[in-house]
Amino acid sequence: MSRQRITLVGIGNMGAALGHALLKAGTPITVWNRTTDRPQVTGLVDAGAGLEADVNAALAGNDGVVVICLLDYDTMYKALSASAPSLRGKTIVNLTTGTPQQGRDAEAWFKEKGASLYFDGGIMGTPSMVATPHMVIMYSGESEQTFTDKGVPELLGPFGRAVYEGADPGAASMVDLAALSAMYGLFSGAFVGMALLKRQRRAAGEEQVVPRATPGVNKAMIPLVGSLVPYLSQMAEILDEERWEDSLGNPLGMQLTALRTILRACDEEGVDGTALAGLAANMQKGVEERGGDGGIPIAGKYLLK
Ligand SMILES: NC(=O)c1ccc[n+]([C@@H]2O[C@H](COP(=O)([O-])OP(=O)(O)OC[C@H]3O[C@@H](n4cnc5c(N)ncnc54)[C@H](OP(=O)(O)O)[C@@H]3O)[C@@H](O)[C@H]2O)c1
Ligand SMILES: *[C@@H]1O[C@H](CO)[C@@H](O)[C@H](O)[C@H]1NC(C)=O
Ligand SMILES: CC(=O)N[C@H]1CO[C@H](CO)[C@@H](O)[C@@H]1O
Repeated sequence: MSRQRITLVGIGNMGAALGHALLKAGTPITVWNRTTDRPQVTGLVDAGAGLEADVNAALAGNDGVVVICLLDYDTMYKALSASAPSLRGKTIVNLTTGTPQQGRDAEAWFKEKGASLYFDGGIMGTPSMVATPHMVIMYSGESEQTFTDKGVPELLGPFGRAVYEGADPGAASMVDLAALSAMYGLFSGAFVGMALLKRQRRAAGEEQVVPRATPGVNKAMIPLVGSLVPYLSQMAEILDEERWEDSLGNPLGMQLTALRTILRACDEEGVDGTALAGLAANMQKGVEERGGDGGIPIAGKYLLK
């Protein structure tokens, strides 16, 4: 099973890392390149990958499994829409980051071209994490039974731990994007905080600011945020169970006052705090609906349109 040849389409930073992981595990691979002189491509060929210039030949040159990791599809769609006998009977594993709906559409497209199975995946990490114990790849589509019976977890195990998320081809993408959304939310609040730190003054009454955020980030931001991350799980449970009265010891009204103080400080110090304004508005809705004694998770319920 592990000797089965896999076709890998898309040799960017991520595709190259995936390719090396397979070769190291003893899995023969065929790669297709739009650009040949990329060091990622030559590096893989030097490590033993077969190279195909024609996308149809590349898609045909495997024992049934095609792994796709591209940023953009124009070239591939054009090459494939002419004729796609090379896709007949194949198992497609698409690891490109996209929306859940794009994943569902891609499934329909590949099935129409004759592919027999379509799995959509989400890579939960960076290229340097591939093939390390930290790497998790979410998969979705078809059924868990088919996923296991086809040997996908073992075949693609060299990438990292394979987790099956659900039968909807969009399921893996949904989990991936949700995690990334939390990450970007953290960054957006952190940048507001860093801007405030850049407004610190050397002394009261002095206009001169200390334009360095790093010390405050290390001293205050990281310890606070680090200790709060595990609470996300409890907040999710409160959202799921609609236990709006549960404040986790920090009532909504108090937190809204704190957030308004941050926004006021932003105004006073010349910092753009709009990244936090949407959250304040939803917390306000929660206070209007149920008073200030409950918990902050109610702010999350107003996001469901
Ligand atoms: N990097 C990460 O940390 C990370 C983490 C999780 C998921 N991902 C996902 O992995 C996927 C690939 O990311 P990457 O970091 O490997 O990007 P990348 O290094 O920029 O590589 C992109 C690949 O797509 C190819 N490509 C782009 N447009 C194309 C087109 N029109 N026709 C054919 N090939 C085309 C490029 O080929 P050329 O060499 O010919 O330009 C290259 O092989 C993305 O969906 C990304 O979201 C990345
Ligand atoms: C692969 O999945 C992404 C995201 O779901 C989608 O945008 C893309 O069209 C799919 N690729 C192909 C070749 O269908
Ligand atoms: C599509 C494309 O650019 N294919 C190239 C892949 O690499 C081989 C070998 O260098 C070239 O001959 C192809 O033209």
